Amino acid sequence: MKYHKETECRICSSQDLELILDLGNQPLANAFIKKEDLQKSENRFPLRLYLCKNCHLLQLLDIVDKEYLFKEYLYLTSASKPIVSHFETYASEIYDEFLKVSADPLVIEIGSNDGSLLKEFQKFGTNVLGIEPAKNIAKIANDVGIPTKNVFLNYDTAKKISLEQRASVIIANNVLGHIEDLKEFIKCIKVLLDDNGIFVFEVPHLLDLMQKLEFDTVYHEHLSYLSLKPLISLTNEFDLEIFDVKKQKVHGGTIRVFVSKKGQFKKTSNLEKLISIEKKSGIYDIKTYKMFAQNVKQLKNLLQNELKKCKSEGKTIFGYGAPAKGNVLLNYCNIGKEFLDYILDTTPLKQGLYTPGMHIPVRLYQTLPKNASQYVALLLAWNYEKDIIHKENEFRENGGRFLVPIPTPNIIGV
Ligand code: JHZ
Repeated sequence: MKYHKETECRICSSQDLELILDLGNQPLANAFIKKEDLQKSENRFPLRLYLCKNCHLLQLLDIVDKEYLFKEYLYLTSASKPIVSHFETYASEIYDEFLKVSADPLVIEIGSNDGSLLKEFQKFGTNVLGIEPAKNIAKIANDVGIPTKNVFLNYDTAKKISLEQRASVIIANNVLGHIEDLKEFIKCIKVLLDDNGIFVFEVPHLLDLMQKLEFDTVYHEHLSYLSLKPLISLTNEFDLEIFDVKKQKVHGGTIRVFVSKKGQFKKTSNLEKLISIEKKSGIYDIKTYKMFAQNVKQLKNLLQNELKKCKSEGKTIFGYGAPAKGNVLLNYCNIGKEFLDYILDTTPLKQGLYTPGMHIPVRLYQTLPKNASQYVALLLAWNYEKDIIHKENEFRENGGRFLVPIPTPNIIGV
Protein backbone atom coordinates (compact mmCIF):
# COMPACT_ATOMS: atom_id res chain seq x y z
CA MET A 1 0.00 0.00 0.00
CA LYS A 2 1.53 3.31 -1.06
CA TYR A 3 -1.15 5.72 0.07
CA HIS A 4 -3.74 6.36 2.78
CA LYS A 5 -6.28 9.03 3.62
CA GLU A 6 -6.34 10.81 7.01
CA THR A 7 -9.48 12.26 8.52
CA GLU A 8 -8.03 14.26 11.42
CA CYS A 9 -5.80 17.30 11.73
CA ARG A 10 -2.15 16.33 12.19
CA ILE A 11 -1.69 18.72 15.11
CA CYS A 12 -4.97 19.12 17.01
CA SER A 13 -6.88 15.99 15.87
CA SER A 14 -9.94 18.05 14.91
CA GLN A 15 -12.13 16.63 12.15
CA ASP A 16 -13.35 20.07 11.19
CA LEU A 17 -11.37 20.20 7.96
CA GLU A 18 -12.35 22.10 4.84
CA LEU A 19 -11.16 21.39 1.30
CA ILE A 20 -9.44 24.54 0.01
CA LEU A 21 -7.83 23.58 -3.28
CA ASP A 22 -7.94 20.46 -5.44
CA LEU A 23 -4.93 20.21 -7.75
CA GLY A 24 -6.17 16.92 -9.24
CA ASN A 25 -4.56 13.49 -9.36
CA GLN A 26 -0.86 14.15 -9.77
CA PRO A 27 2.28 12.05 -10.08
CA LEU A 28 4.92 12.57 -7.39
CA ALA A 29 6.72 15.84 -8.04
CA ASN A 30 10.19 14.30 -7.75
CA ALA A 31 9.40 11.08 -9.66
CA PHE A 32 11.41 11.93 -12.78
CA ILE A 33 11.26 9.11 -15.33
CA LYS A 34 13.90 7.17 -17.24
CA LYS A 35 13.46 7.01 -21.04
CA GLU A 36 12.82 3.24 -20.97
CA ASP A 37 9.97 3.73 -18.47
CA LEU A 38 8.08 6.41 -20.39
CA GLN A 39 5.49 3.95 -21.70
CA LYS A 40 4.72 2.55 -18.24
CA SER A 41 1.78 4.00 -16.36
CA GLU A 42 2.69 6.43 -13.56
CA ASN A 43 1.28 6.30 -10.07
CA ARG A 44 -0.93 9.30 -9.41
CA PHE A 45 -2.35 10.41 -6.09
CA PRO A 46 -4.93 13.07 -5.16
CA LEU A 47 -3.32 16.42 -4.37
CA ARG A 48 -5.77 18.31 -2.19
CA LEU A 49 -5.22 21.04 0.33
CA TYR A 50 -7.32 21.19 3.50
CA LEU A 51 -7.56 23.76 6.28
CA CYS A 52 -8.13 22.73 9.88
CA LYS A 53 -10.77 25.15 11.11
CA ASN A 54 -9.70 24.59 14.70
CA CYS A 55 -5.91 25.16 14.79
CA HIS A 56 -5.54 26.59 11.26
CA LEU A 57 -3.00 24.09 10.03
CA LEU A 58 -3.11 23.96 6.23
CA GLN A 59 -2.36 20.40 5.25
CA LEU A 60 -2.68 17.39 2.95
CA LEU A 61 -4.74 14.45 4.16
CA ASP A 62 -3.90 12.19 1.21
CA ILE A 63 -0.68 10.67 2.45
CA VAL A 64 1.80 8.82 0.25
CA ASP A 65 4.06 6.38 2.16
CA LYS A 66 7.33 8.00 3.15
CA GLU A 67 9.40 4.97 2.09
CA TYR A 68 8.01 5.36 -1.40
CA LEU A 69 8.58 9.12 -1.43
CA PHE A 70 12.04 9.44 0.06
CA LYS A 71 14.04 6.19 -0.22
CA GLU A 72 15.56 7.34 -3.52
CA TYR A 73 15.66 11.08 -3.96
CA LEU A 74 16.82 13.38 -6.73
CA TYR A 75 16.94 16.79 -5.05
CA LEU A 76 20.50 17.80 -4.20
CA THR A 77 21.06 20.88 -2.07
CA SER A 78 24.46 21.50 -3.67
CA ALA A 79 22.89 21.90 -7.15
CA SER A 80 21.47 25.33 -6.22
CA LYS A 81 24.28 27.82 -5.58
CA PRO A 82 22.04 30.35 -3.78
CA ILE A 83 21.16 27.66 -1.22
CA VAL A 84 24.80 26.80 -0.72
CA SER A 85 25.58 30.44 0.11
CA HIS A 86 22.48 30.63 2.32
CA PHE A 87 23.89 27.66 4.26
CA GLU A 88 27.33 29.30 4.62
CA THR A 89 25.77 32.29 6.35
CA TYR A 90 23.33 30.11 8.29
CA ALA A 91 26.15 27.96 9.77
CA SER A 92 28.31 30.92 10.74
CA GLU A 93 25.37 32.71 12.40
CA ILE A 94 24.49 29.62 14.46
CA TYR A 95 28.12 28.96 15.29
CA ASP A 96 28.77 32.53 16.46
CA GLU A 97 25.61 32.79 18.52
CA PHE A 98 25.30 29.32 20.04
CA LEU A 99 28.39 27.16 19.58
CA LYS A 100 31.54 29.25 19.78
CA VAL A 101 31.91 28.94 23.54
CA SER A 102 30.75 25.31 23.87
CA ALA A 103 33.28 22.58 24.55
CA ASP A 104 33.15 19.86 21.90
CA PRO A 105 29.57 20.50 20.70
CA LEU A 106 27.61 18.24 18.36
CA VAL A 107 25.35 19.48 15.57
CA ILE A 108 22.76 17.00 14.33
CA GLU A 109 20.91 17.73 11.11
CA ILE A 110 17.75 15.84 10.26
CA GLY A 111 17.13 15.56 6.53
CA SER A 112 20.76 16.53 5.91
CA ASN A 113 20.62 15.74 2.17
CA ASP A 114 24.14 15.79 0.65
CA GLY A 115 25.62 17.42 3.75
CA SER A 116 25.95 20.94 2.30
CA LEU A 117 25.06 22.61 5.62
CA LEU A 118 26.98 20.23 7.92
CA LYS A 119 30.07 20.74 5.78
CA GLU A 120 29.98 24.42 6.83
CA PHE A 121 29.91 23.44 10.53
CA GLN A 122 32.82 21.05 9.97
CA LYS A 123 34.84 24.06 8.82
CA PHE A 124 34.56 25.40 12.40
CA GLY A 125 35.80 22.06 13.76
CA THR A 126 32.33 21.17 15.10
CA ASN A 127 31.29 17.50 15.33
CA VAL A 128 28.40 16.77 13.03
CA LEU A 129 25.94 13.98 12.39
CA GLY A 130 23.53 13.84 9.48
CA ILE A 131 20.32 11.84 9.40
CA GLU A 132 19.10 11.29 5.86
CA PRO A 133 16.51 8.72 4.74
CA ALA A 134 17.41 8.69 1.02
CA LYS A 135 19.98 5.93 0.49
CA ASN A 136 21.53 7.44 -2.65
CA ILE A 137 21.88 10.89 -1.05
CA ALA A 138 23.23 9.66 2.32
CA LYS A 139 25.93 7.84 0.36
CA ILE A 140 26.96 11.05 -1.40
CA ALA A 141 27.35 12.76 2.01
CA ASN A 142 29.30 9.88 3.59
CA ASP A 143 31.57 9.68 0.55
CA VAL A 144 32.68 13.28 1.07
CA GLY A 145 33.32 12.78 4.79
CA ILE A 146 30.08 13.94 6.40
CA PRO A 147 28.99 11.21 8.85
CA THR A 148 25.40 10.44 7.89
CA LYS A 149 23.01 7.78 9.17
CA ASN A 150 20.73 6.47 6.46
CA VAL A 151 17.50 6.17 8.46
CA PHE A 152 14.13 7.79 8.97
CA LEU A 153 14.33 9.36 12.41
CA ASN A 154 12.08 7.64 14.95
CA TYR A 155 12.00 7.49 18.72
CA ASP A 156 14.15 4.32 18.96
CA THR A 157 16.86 5.75 16.71
CA ALA A 158 16.78 9.05 18.61
CA LYS A 159 17.17 7.21 21.96
CA LYS A 160 20.11 5.18 20.63
CA ILE A 161 21.91 8.27 19.33
CA SER A 162 21.29 10.15 22.57
CA LEU A 163 23.02 7.41 24.60
CA GLU A 164 26.30 8.39 22.92
CA GLN A 165 25.94 12.19 22.87
CA ARG A 166 23.16 14.73 22.93
CA ALA A 167 23.22 17.69 20.56
CA SER A 168 23.93 21.34 21.30
CA VAL A 169 22.16 22.21 18.09
CA ILE A 170 19.65 20.19 16.12
CA ILE A 171 18.74 21.49 12.68
CA ALA A 172 15.97 20.47 10.31
CA ASN A 173 15.46 22.48 7.14
CA ASN A 174 12.43 21.87 4.99
CA VAL A 175 11.66 18.80 7.05
CA LEU A 176 8.80 19.63 9.44
CA GLY A 177 6.39 20.08 6.57
CA HIS A 178 7.30 16.58 5.34
CA ILE A 179 6.62 14.77 8.65
CA GLU A 180 3.42 12.82 9.12
CA ASP A 181 3.75 12.14 12.85
CA LEU A 182 4.82 15.56 14.09
CA LYS A 183 4.35 14.55 17.73
CA GLU A 184 6.77 11.66 17.50
CA PHE A 185 9.19 13.96 15.71
CA ILE A 186 9.09 16.51 18.52
CA LYS A 187 9.62 13.72 21.07
CA CYS A 188 12.75 12.73 19.12
CA ILE A 189 14.00 16.31 19.32
CA LYS A 190 13.44 16.35 23.07
CA VAL A 191 15.45 13.22 23.64
CA LEU A 192 18.30 14.24 21.31
CA LEU A 193 18.67 17.78 22.61
CA ASP A 194 21.03 18.86 25.40
CA ASP A 195 19.16 20.59 28.24
CA ASN A 196 20.51 23.97 27.16
CA GLY A 197 20.66 23.13 23.46
CA ILE A 198 18.58 24.59 20.65
CA PHE A 199 16.49 23.15 17.86
CA VAL A 200 16.52 25.34 14.75
CA PHE A 201 14.40 24.68 11.72
CA GLU A 202 13.47 26.38 8.50
CA VAL A 203 10.16 25.89 6.75
CA PRO A 204 8.53 27.79 3.89
CA HIS A 205 6.24 30.38 5.48
CA LEU A 206 2.52 29.97 4.90
CA LEU A 207 2.21 33.74 4.71
CA ASP A 208 4.38 33.84 1.56
CA LEU A 209 2.58 30.87 0.05
CA MET A 210 -0.71 32.73 0.42
CA GLN A 211 0.48 36.20 -0.52
CA LYS A 212 2.60 35.20 -3.53
CA LEU A 213 0.32 32.43 -4.80
CA GLU A 214 3.06 29.80 -4.48
CA PHE A 215 0.54 27.02 -5.07
CA ASP A 216 3.09 24.79 -6.83
CA THR A 217 4.93 24.27 -3.53
CA VAL A 218 1.93 22.11 -2.65
CA TYR A 219 2.95 18.53 -3.42
CA HIS A 220 2.73 15.11 -1.82
CA GLU A 221 6.02 15.50 0.06
CA HIS A 222 4.74 18.60 1.82
CA LEU A 223 2.11 17.50 4.31
CA SER A 224 1.88 20.73 6.37
CA TYR A 225 2.12 24.42 5.36
CA LEU A 226 3.34 26.16 8.45
CA SER A 227 2.89 29.39 10.34
CA LEU A 228 3.66 30.25 13.95
CA LYS A 229 0.30 29.56 15.58
CA PRO A 230 0.17 25.77 15.06
CA LEU A 231 3.93 25.51 15.65
CA ILE A 232 3.61 27.19 19.03
CA SER A 233 0.87 24.85 20.17
CA LEU A 234 2.81 21.81 18.91
CA THR A 235 6.03 22.71 20.75
CA ASN A 236 4.23 23.79 23.94
CA GLU A 237 2.55 20.41 24.16
CA PHE A 238 6.01 18.89 24.73
CA ASP A 239 7.38 21.52 27.13
CA LEU A 240 9.47 23.10 24.44
CA GLU A 241 9.16 26.72 23.43
CA ILE A 242 9.78 28.86 20.42
CA PHE A 243 11.96 31.76 21.55
CA ASP A 244 12.89 33.44 18.28
CA VAL A 245 12.01 33.55 14.60
CA LYS A 246 13.80 35.13 11.63
CA LYS A 247 12.41 35.61 8.14
CA GLN A 248 14.59 34.28 5.30
CA LYS A 249 14.32 34.89 1.55
CA VAL A 250 14.96 31.31 0.39
CA HIS A 251 12.32 29.05 -1.17
CA GLY A 252 9.94 31.92 -1.83
CA GLY A 253 9.89 33.08 1.82
CA THR A 254 10.89 30.99 4.80
CA ILE A 255 10.85 31.23 8.58
CA ARG A 256 13.83 30.13 10.65
CA VAL A 257 12.42 29.11 14.01
CA PHE A 258 14.44 28.73 17.23
CA VAL A 259 13.22 26.30 19.91
CA SER A 260 14.57 25.33 23.33
CA LYS A 261 13.49 23.46 26.42
CA LYS A 262 11.15 25.70 28.46
CA GLY A 263 12.70 28.76 30.08
CA GLN A 264 16.22 28.38 28.63
CA PHE A 265 16.19 31.49 26.43
CA LYS A 266 14.43 34.84 26.61
CA LYS A 267 11.74 35.27 23.95
CA THR A 268 12.66 37.91 21.40
CA SER A 269 10.48 40.72 20.10
CA ASN A 270 10.71 39.17 16.59
CA LEU A 271 8.33 36.51 17.76
CA GLU A 272 5.59 38.86 18.95
CA LYS A 273 5.97 40.94 15.79
CA LEU A 274 5.58 38.01 13.42
CA ILE A 275 2.66 36.55 15.38
CA SER A 276 0.90 39.87 15.00
CA ILE A 277 1.76 40.15 11.26
CA GLU A 278 0.36 36.66 10.70
CA LYS A 279 -2.86 37.50 12.54
CA LYS A 280 -3.39 40.69 10.57
CA SER A 281 -2.61 39.04 7.22
CA GLY A 282 -5.76 36.91 7.24
CA ILE A 283 -4.03 33.50 7.21
CA TYR A 284 -6.27 32.45 10.06
CA ASP A 285 -9.41 33.35 8.13
CA ILE A 286 -11.12 30.94 5.72
CA LYS A 287 -11.97 33.80 3.31
CA THR A 288 -8.26 34.22 2.51
CA TYR A 289 -8.10 30.60 1.38
CA LYS A 290 -11.17 30.88 -0.82
CA MET A 291 -9.62 33.86 -2.56
CA PHE A 292 -6.32 31.98 -2.88
CA ALA A 293 -8.05 29.04 -4.61
CA GLN A 294 -9.79 31.39 -7.06
CA ASN A 295 -6.52 33.14 -7.88
CA VAL A 296 -4.79 29.81 -8.52
CA LYS A 297 -7.48 28.85 -11.05
CA GLN A 298 -7.09 32.21 -12.73
CA LEU A 299 -3.30 31.87 -12.86
CA LYS A 300 -3.68 28.63 -14.85
CA ASN A 301 -5.55 30.48 -17.63
CA LEU A 302 -3.24 33.48 -17.60
CA LEU A 303 -0.16 31.30 -17.91
CA GLN A 304 -1.63 29.21 -20.71
CA ASN A 305 -2.51 32.41 -22.60
CA GLU A 306 0.97 33.83 -22.17
CA LEU A 307 2.57 30.62 -23.46
CA LYS A 308 0.19 30.55 -26.45
CA LYS A 309 1.19 34.11 -27.24
CA CYS A 310 4.90 33.23 -27.16
CA LYS A 311 4.25 30.27 -29.47
CA SER A 312 2.24 32.42 -31.89
CA GLU A 313 5.27 34.73 -32.09
CA GLY A 314 7.34 31.74 -33.21
CA LYS A 315 9.40 31.44 -30.01
CA THR A 316 10.96 28.26 -28.69
CA ILE A 317 10.13 27.84 -25.01
CA PHE A 318 12.24 25.86 -22.56
CA GLY A 319 12.02 25.39 -18.81
CA TYR A 320 14.67 26.93 -16.57
CA GLY A 321 15.27 24.59 -13.62
CA ALA A 322 13.46 21.32 -12.96
CA PRO A 323 12.40 21.74 -9.33
CA ALA A 324 9.79 19.45 -7.82
CA LYS A 325 7.34 22.34 -7.75
CA GLY A 326 7.84 22.89 -11.50
CA ASN A 327 6.14 19.57 -12.07
CA VAL A 328 3.09 20.63 -10.06
CA LEU A 329 2.91 23.79 -12.13
CA LEU A 330 3.25 21.93 -15.44
CA ASN A 331 0.75 19.23 -14.52
CA TYR A 332 -1.85 21.52 -12.98
CA CYS A 333 -1.61 24.14 -15.75
CA ASN A 334 -1.49 21.44 -18.42
CA ILE A 335 1.77 22.63 -19.95
CA GLY A 336 3.21 19.83 -22.05
CA LYS A 337 5.45 19.27 -25.06
CA GLU A 338 3.28 21.48 -27.25
CA PHE A 339 4.77 24.38 -25.27
CA LEU A 340 8.05 23.25 -23.72
CA ASP A 341 10.81 21.64 -25.79
CA TYR A 342 13.08 20.75 -22.88
CA ILE A 343 14.14 21.85 -19.38
CA LEU A 344 17.65 22.83 -18.32
CA ASP A 345 18.74 21.91 -14.78
CA THR A 346 22.01 21.85 -12.85
CA THR A 347 21.30 18.65 -10.86
CA PRO A 348 23.45 15.77 -12.14
CA LEU A 349 20.89 13.20 -10.90
CA LYS A 350 18.08 14.68 -13.04
CA GLN A 351 20.02 14.66 -16.33
CA GLY A 352 18.54 12.58 -19.13
CA LEU A 353 15.31 11.97 -17.24
CA TYR A 354 11.79 13.11 -18.14
CA THR A 355 9.42 15.08 -15.95
CA PRO A 356 6.62 13.17 -14.19
CA GLY A 357 3.27 13.61 -15.93
CA MET A 358 4.31 15.87 -18.79
CA HIS A 359 7.39 13.89 -19.89
CA ILE A 360 9.51 16.91 -20.82
CA PRO A 361 13.20 15.94 -21.24
CA VAL A 362 15.63 17.38 -18.67
CA ARG A 363 19.03 18.42 -20.03
CA LEU A 364 22.21 19.43 -18.27
CA TYR A 365 22.48 23.17 -17.85
CA GLN A 366 25.63 24.53 -19.41
CA THR A 367 24.90 27.83 -21.10
CA LEU A 368 21.76 29.28 -22.61
CA PRO A 369 21.19 29.31 -26.40
CA LYS A 370 23.21 31.89 -28.30
CA ASN A 371 20.44 33.08 -30.68
CA ALA A 372 18.60 34.24 -27.58
CA SER A 373 15.91 36.33 -29.25
CA GLN A 374 14.29 33.09 -30.49
CA TYR A 375 13.81 31.86 -26.97
CA VAL A 376 11.62 32.23 -23.92
CA ALA A 377 12.70 30.58 -20.65
CA LEU A 378 9.83 29.55 -18.39
CA LEU A 379 11.34 30.09 -14.95
CA LEU A 380 10.19 27.00 -13.07
CA ALA A 381 12.77 27.69 -10.35
CA TRP A 382 11.08 31.06 -9.69
CA ASN A 383 12.41 31.11 -6.11
CA TYR A 384 15.84 31.95 -7.55
CA GLU A 385 14.48 34.66 -9.84
CA LYS A 386 16.86 37.39 -8.69
CA ASP A 387 20.01 35.24 -8.90
CA ILE A 388 19.06 33.67 -12.22
CA ILE A 389 17.99 36.89 -13.94
CA HIS A 390 21.29 38.40 -12.84
CA LYS A 391 23.34 35.36 -13.91
CA GLU A 392 21.67 35.24 -17.35
CA ASN A 393 22.28 38.87 -18.18
CA GLU A 394 23.82 38.03 -21.55
CA PHE A 395 20.80 35.94 -22.62
CA ARG A 396 18.50 38.85 -21.84
CA GLU A 397 20.74 41.41 -23.51
CA ASN A 398 20.68 39.29 -26.66
CA GLY A 399 16.89 39.38 -26.74
CA GLY A 400 16.07 36.29 -24.66
CA ARG A 401 13.04 36.51 -22.38
CA PHE A 402 12.11 34.96 -19.06
CA LEU A 403 8.53 34.09 -18.26
CA VAL A 404 8.11 34.12 -14.48
CA PRO A 405 4.89 32.25 -13.64
CA ILE A 406 4.37 33.26 -10.00
CA PRO A 407 2.50 35.25 -8.55
CA THR A 408 1.17 36.29 -11.95
CA PRO A 409 2.79 35.48 -15.32
CA ASN A 410 5.36 38.16 -16.10
CA ILE A 411 7.78 38.54 -19.02
CA ILE A 412 11.25 39.81 -18.15
CA GLY A 413 13.75 41.01 -20.74
CA VAL A 414 16.50 43.59 -20.46
P1 JHZ B 1 14.33 24.16 -5.64
C1 JHZ B 1 13.08 21.40 -2.76
O1 JHZ B 1 12.02 21.58 -3.68
C2 JHZ B 1 13.05 20.02 -2.20
P2 JHZ B 1 12.28 22.06 -5.18
C3 JHZ B 1 12.22 19.83 -1.00
N1 JHZ B 1 11.02 19.06 -1.29
C4 JHZ B 1 11.69 21.05 -0.34
O2 JHZ B 1 11.04 20.94 0.66
C5 JHZ B 1 11.85 22.37 -0.97
O3 JHZ B 1 13.02 22.40 -1.79
C6 JHZ B 1 11.80 23.51 -0.02
C7 JHZ B 1 17.84 23.80 -10.38
N2 JHZ B 1 18.59 25.03 -10.59
O4 JHZ B 1 15.43 24.52 -4.72
C8 JHZ B 1 18.29 22.92 -9.23
C9 JHZ B 1 19.08 25.30 -11.86
O5 JHZ B 1 18.92 24.50 -12.77
O6 JHZ B 1 13.50 25.28 -6.11
C10 JHZ B 1 17.01 22.27 -8.76
O7 JHZ B 1 16.72 21.10 -9.51
N3 JHZ B 1 19.77 26.48 -12.04
C11 JHZ B 1 13.07 19.12 0.00
O8 JHZ B 1 12.76 20.91 -5.99
C12 JHZ B 1 15.95 23.31 -9.09
O9 JHZ B 1 16.48 24.15 -10.08
C13 JHZ B 1 19.98 27.39 -11.04
O10 JHZ B 1 20.60 28.45 -11.28
O11 JHZ B 1 11.03 22.74 -5.66
C14 JHZ B 1 15.60 24.17 -7.88
O12 JHZ B 1 14.94 23.40 -6.94
C15 JHZ B 1 19.42 27.11 -9.75
C16 JHZ B 1 19.58 28.11 -8.63
C17 JHZ B 1 18.74 25.92 -9.55
O13 JHZ B 1 13.48 23.09 -4.90
